[in-house]
Amino acid sequence: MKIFKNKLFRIRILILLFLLQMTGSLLAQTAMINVSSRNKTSLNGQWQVILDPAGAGDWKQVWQEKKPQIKTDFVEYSFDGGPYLKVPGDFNSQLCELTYLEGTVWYKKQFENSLQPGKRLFLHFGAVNYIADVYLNGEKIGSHEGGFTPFQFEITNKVKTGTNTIVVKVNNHRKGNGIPGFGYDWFNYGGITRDVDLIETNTSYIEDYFIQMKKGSLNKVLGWVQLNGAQTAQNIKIKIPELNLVCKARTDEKGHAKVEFSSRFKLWSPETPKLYKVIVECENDVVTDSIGFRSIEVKGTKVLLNGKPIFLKAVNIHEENPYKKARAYSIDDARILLNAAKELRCNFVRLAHYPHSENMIREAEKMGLMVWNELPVYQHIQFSDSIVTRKLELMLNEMVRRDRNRCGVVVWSLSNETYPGTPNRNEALIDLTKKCKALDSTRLITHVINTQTYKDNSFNVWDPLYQYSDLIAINEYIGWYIPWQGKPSETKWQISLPDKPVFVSEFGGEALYGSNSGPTDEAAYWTEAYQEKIFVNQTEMFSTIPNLCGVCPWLLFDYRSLGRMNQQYQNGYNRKGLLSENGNKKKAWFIMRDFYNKK
Ligand code: GCB
Repeated sequence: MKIFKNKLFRIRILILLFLLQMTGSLLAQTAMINVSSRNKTSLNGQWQVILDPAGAGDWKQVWQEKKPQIKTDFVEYSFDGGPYLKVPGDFNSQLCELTYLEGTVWYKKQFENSLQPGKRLFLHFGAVNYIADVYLNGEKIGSHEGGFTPFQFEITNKVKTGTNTIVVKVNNHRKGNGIPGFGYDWFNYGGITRDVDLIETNTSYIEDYFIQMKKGSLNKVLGWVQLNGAQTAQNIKIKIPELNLVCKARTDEKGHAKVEFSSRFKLWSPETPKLYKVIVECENDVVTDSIGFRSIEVKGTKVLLNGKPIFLKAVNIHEENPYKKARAYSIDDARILLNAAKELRCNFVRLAHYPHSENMIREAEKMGLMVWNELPVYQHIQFSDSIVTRKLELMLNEMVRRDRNRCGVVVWSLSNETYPGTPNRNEALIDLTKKCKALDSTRLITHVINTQTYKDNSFNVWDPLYQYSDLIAINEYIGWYIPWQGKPSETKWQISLPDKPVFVSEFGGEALYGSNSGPTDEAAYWTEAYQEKIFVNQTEMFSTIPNLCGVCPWLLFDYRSLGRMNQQYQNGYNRKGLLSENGNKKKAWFIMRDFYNKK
């Protein structure tokens, strides 16, 4: 019996090791940063596709692209003769038969290759929602899970001279152990939603760097540079021509170099969003970036930007181009959303509820908008599944790595509306917070909570995660999901940690633009006046919140969400926008703009 048990145990271990090896070798790599400054060839454009709602492509092995060999042969798939989809772009908005697809689309693209000896080649994806299985010339090169962060594969030894074929299986099915999980209040746009590039490097190249102000300092940069593929120590230089600055360092045997330098920087702020041209050089690579310098910290109950208290005049934004009714990804899309935030007089944007494209982050920074960057850890996540905790860590790494040189990013938000009673939630998110701090200790870290109780016009705000957050971030929908229990100006607050700044990360209510008939004191008519009143009450109530450091209405534009099924008023849209999906200003928009004008 004992022998049998041992044998079974050994077989199990062997299977586990095999699986680990399989998945390990097929996982995508975390991407190199600052793709725009690399030697790259874009693979954007038209890709051939096979629509596979039945999920038949796997067993037919469409990536093999078989052709009939003899007269009696036939093959039951082909990319030829089928439609094309634009990359980057979500698939749902491009073909009407894909409007509601949560399933598989196979993408195919060919490229010519003439890689020279001594060079390396990487296939880089800005984002694919949600799972990507990537094949090159009929061989699987790896997979990536997570819809909003970049990944890459090194294909140096896999490409052939001449024509190469990439096939990507894209699947946006919801998964119980996915991040996000099954339920979320936004449109599940699937597809290759961001840029695809081939990046050529030398044998060793600059993979990553961190060039930001030391926490709390106004003139000292403390960072590092990480090389990939360097066999020996190398000299590193960081140059900022405008400041006549050259910082020299030398890498260790792992290709890592610490850098430290001081200067009289013109500090980045919403009023003066100053960015410097920064050149990072090693012996055989150079990348150029636009980097700003600022300090962000919490001191006592205040948020300080460059050492001075600042009120965060924020708005929530989903990554959807309202006019195209599609996933936003381009610089133009970013400008539409961010200009609307500026018009509202914001100095801060909460990019909900997942990492938006790098275009969004970079444009916001250029425009003087501080950014809240969030992981898609949304409501019901299966924290007790150990696969989920591994995915959390991977996503965190991918988000922080991509954006930690953006001074505009001031907050890492690690979760939205999770529940203290969910098994392993507290442990998993506390651990994630520590990991985030280890990756970047210069920014504020927070978790968004909505489990506060509201009774007798009094809020009781408590959650174990607040102890690990720099901000007490609260979502509250008084006036919409929960009726007022007293005068807004007499609201009381009991906050478990009274020494931290408080940020109202969501509040609001729905209105259909132009819906002005029906009793304006009844929610069920979706009138602009009802929504306006919510904003009047909320802005009055804000003065009762101790240590208030900012507010963030939910949200800028009405956006698509299929769970919103009131066909008279919602019609597949969450109507909490201050602007309609056509950009029309609702009455509540003016209340918010006036509130921000006075702040
Ligand atoms: C929330 C969520 C947000 C929803 C919003 C709503 O609390 O964080 O994602 O869309 O409420 O409209 O209900």
